[in-house]
Amino acid sequence: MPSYRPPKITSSEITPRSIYLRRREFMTAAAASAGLAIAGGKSALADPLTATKSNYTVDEKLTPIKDVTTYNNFYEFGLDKGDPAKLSGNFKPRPWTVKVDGMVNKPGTFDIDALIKEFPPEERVYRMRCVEAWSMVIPWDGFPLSALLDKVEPLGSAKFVAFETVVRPSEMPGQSGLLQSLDWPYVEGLRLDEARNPLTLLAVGLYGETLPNQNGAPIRLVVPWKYGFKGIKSIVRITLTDKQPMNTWQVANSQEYGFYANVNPAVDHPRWSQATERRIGEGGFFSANRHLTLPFNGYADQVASLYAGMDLRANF
Ligand SMILES: Nc1nc2c(c(=O)[nH]1)N[C@H]1C(S)=C(S)[C@@H](COP(=O)(O)O)O[C@H]1N2
Ligand SMILES: [Mo]
Repeated sequence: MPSYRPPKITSSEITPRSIYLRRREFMTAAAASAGLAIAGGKSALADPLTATKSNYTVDEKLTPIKDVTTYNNFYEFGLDKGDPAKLSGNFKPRPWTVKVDGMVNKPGTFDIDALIKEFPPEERVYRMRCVEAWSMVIPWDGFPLSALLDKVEPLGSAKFVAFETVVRPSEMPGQSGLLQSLDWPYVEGLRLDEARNPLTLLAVGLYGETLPNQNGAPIRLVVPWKYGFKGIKSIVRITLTDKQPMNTWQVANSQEYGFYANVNPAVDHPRWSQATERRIGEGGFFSANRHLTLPFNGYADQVASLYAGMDLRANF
């Protein structure tokens, strides 16, 4: 009899979702039966999420999960891209509630797992572009922000949505001591129509797994036509308001970072070009390997109309 070799499982970038979910179940079961401790707080082995496939999916090679979970900006855990994966092990993303208040009819404080039950996650593969000129393609699991906004019923006078990250210096080493960098809490804002755009996602998972700490557990914003810094992580509060909110990077340096932060290859950052990007996981820092950055990160058909008549150089 010919000897049978099971096919090698190659990197997740070419693995369809159904396979990586099964592989995850296998790995979890294998770890359990081998008596291996599944490291507490290490969300790399979190429960699989049951998410349905969505139409909001770009057909591009996925960034390997290893890169998605080890190359992060999350200053609450330090300034280096490797810090969040290394230093977020003590962060406790559950139990967790999100307070939604301000100019709404029905303010409330919502348990994250109750929200996930009410709004079952969809899988959406989004192209992501950081202001630092690198990019990834990430399969997020989440629900539209508009679903939560509908629940609280914004008043007609509400024009903006403000967001806040948790402040927890005992679990977030970047919020105190030597690593302390920005003013906390990290804050963000969107115009209400941007917040209600169907692309705007509250992500609770990625690659079919509960969101890892370093990616913004347990719930973070994903706005794929804007630079990555708009994707505020570990959200504890969402406030409807009639005043344009500041965001953390604008507070830190308003010459370099604005409110809109729409991906725009025609408007350079004061210190570097935004015309091209380096796709993380593909290697190659050199120009031949760079991708062209697209207006609104390739989502112009869905969102350009939001900015009709606006000067996008002045409103950067
Ligand atoms: N609370 C918080 N949210 C944050 C940041 C941060 O430092 N703190 N960094 C932002 C930046 S600059 C980027 S590029 C994205 C990165 O998200 P990812 O690590 O999931 O790819 O998170 C954004 N959200
Ligand atoms: Mo970023």
